[in-house]
Amino acid sequence: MNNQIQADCLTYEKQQHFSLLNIEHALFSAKVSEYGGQLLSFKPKGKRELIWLSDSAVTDGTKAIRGGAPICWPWFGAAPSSSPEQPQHGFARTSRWQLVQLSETDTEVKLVLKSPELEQALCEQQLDLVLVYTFSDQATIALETTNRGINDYELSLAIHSYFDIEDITHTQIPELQGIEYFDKLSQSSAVLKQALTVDAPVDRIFHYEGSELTIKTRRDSIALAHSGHDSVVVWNPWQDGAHAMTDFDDHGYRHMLCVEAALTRNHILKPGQTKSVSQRFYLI
Ligand code: TA6
Repeated sequence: MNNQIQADCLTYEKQQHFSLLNIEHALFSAKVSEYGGQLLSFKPKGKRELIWLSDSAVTDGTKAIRGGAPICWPWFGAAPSSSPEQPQHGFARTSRWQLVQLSETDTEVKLVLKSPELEQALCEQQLDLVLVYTFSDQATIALETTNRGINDYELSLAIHSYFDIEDITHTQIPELQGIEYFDKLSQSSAVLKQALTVDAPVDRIFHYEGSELTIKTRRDSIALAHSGHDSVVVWNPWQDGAHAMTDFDDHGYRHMLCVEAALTRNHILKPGQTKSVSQRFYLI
């Protein structure tokens, strides 16, 4: 029995309980995990890897994969106060996903993933999520959330991408200068006075609704284009934080920066509505 989608560009790399979807195309190679439905690797042809994945990430389906681009949904951060026992960042990143559609042309590959397991877990709320990946020499991750229930739902989410940045001490995001943020570490708000740089733990929610961002590294830049978001989250646990996590290699914090397209500001999804949030990125 095999009802898996087949395509020239696609191979299934079998793990114990799920597969990794490997996509090879003239313009890029990419890897998406059925567990979490998350991107683990994206490499435009002839260029470098853009995505950071922890060397000690757990990839056997027993916990969220550390690195790649986990999907935090249908809440970002701590669970809602009505169900505090639920996991941080929701269930999407620990659910099993299925590839339900793939289209391939000379210029791009599009994947659509759904998760019956996730829909089942959220049957009371009647919320559903479709994940759409579009790859060319750029990668786009799009989340489409629909409220199929009869009640409003307060949605929060994040495309929690871990970018490979070579050296955190030579990394900047100029567009965040002048933007107000909430600092989760000090539990206070402030306005960033200069381009964002990182030389200590950072965990900030920027109230940035602009589309464009640039992660400037020592050797190149990663351009980001967000849509549908109301915030940008920037996270790096730094040395002690990384050390405290068993699935975060000790020196990994030097080579990654999470820059996330997020909804964090009480977004109400009304019955029948669909909300799309996306993050596109490419090397310049
Ligand atoms: O997006 C930043 C954040 O919410 C941080 O507060 C931080 O702890 C991180 O995500 C990682 O969360 P996780 O549940 O994957 O350990």
